Amino acid sequence: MASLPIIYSPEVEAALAAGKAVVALESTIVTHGMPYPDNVETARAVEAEIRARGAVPATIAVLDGHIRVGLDEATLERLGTMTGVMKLSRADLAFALATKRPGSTTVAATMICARLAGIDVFATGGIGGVHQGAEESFDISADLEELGRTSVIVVAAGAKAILDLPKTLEVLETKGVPVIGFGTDEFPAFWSRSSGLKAPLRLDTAAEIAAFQKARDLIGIAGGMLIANPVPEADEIPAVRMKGFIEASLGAARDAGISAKAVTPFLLADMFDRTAGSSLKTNIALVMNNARVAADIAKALKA
Ligand code: PSU
Ligand code: MN
Repeated sequence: MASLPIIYSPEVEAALAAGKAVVALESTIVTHGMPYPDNVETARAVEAEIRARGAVPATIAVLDGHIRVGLDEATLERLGTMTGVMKLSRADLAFALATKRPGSTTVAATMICARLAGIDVFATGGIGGVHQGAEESFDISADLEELGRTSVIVVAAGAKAILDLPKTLEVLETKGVPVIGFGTDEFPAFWSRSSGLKAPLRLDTAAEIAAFQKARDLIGIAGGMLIANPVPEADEIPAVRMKGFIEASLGAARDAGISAKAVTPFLLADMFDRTAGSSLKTNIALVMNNARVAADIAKALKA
C-alpha cells in the first residue's frame, strides 16, 4: 500500500510519537478568513498559546502534493501571502493533492487530515453551517456533514453568526453531532456570547468532555463533536450591535451575486470593513480562547 501523502513537522512528529497532546489548527482562516498580516500573526499567536498550555499545535495545509501537518514559520508566512490558494473541503482535498495545487483546509478538510494524522482535537474560530436563505440556495457547509462522520473534537465559538443558527443546530442534531455549550447553557454566536438559542448539552470542564468522548468510543459512536465555547466577555461584540452589520453584509453579498465557496470569505471581509476592524479583533480573541480550551481537552484525553 502506498504511504499517506503526509509530511509532519519535526515538532508534531515527535509529539505524536511520544503520545503527547496535540491540537490541530486549520488554514482557511489564514488564507480566506483574515487579512494579511493579522492572519499570519494570529496563526503564530494561537500556536504559541497552545504550547504555553502544554500541548503541541499542528497547523494543517496542502502544499506541493502533500498534507502538511505542522507548518514552520517560513511556510506559514508563504501560505499567508500566497494568492490562488484553494479553499479545500472533503470534495476537493484529494484534488489539490493530485494536481499539486496549494490549498488551505476548512473545518471539514482539517478534520479529515487530523483523523489521518491521529489528532483528536481541533481548534478553530467558528464552523460553517446552514446559510440564511438555504431553502433557496441549498448552501449548507460541508463542515456539518464532516462533523457527522469524522471523529474529531472541534472547539469553536459556535457557528458564524452570518448563518441561520437555528437551522444549523437542527442539521447538527440530525447528523448525530453532540453540541456542547462549554460553561454555558446558550449556543454562542461567534462574535457574540449569546444567540438566544439553547445549547443542546452543557459541560464545564475539559475533563468532563474527555469523559464524554471516552463514553462515545466505548459504545462505538463515531463522528465529531462540537464544543461551543463563547468568546470572552471582554472581547465580545453584543448580538444587538452585530445584527445590523450582519444584515448589511448579507445584503451586499446578495447584490454582488456572491455564491458557493466565496460566501463566507466575502462576509467576513465585509464585516471587517463595516465594523472598522472590531469584528476581526473579536475573531482573533475567540480563536485564542478556543485554542486554550482545545489544549486542555487534548491533555485531558491523555490523562
Ligand atoms: N472560522 C473563522 N474564520 C474562517 C473559518 C472559520 O474564524 O474563515 C472558515 C472555516 O475554514 C470553515 C469555513 O470551515 O470558514 C466555512 O466555509 P463554508 O461556509 O464555505 O463552508
Ligand atoms: Mn457553502
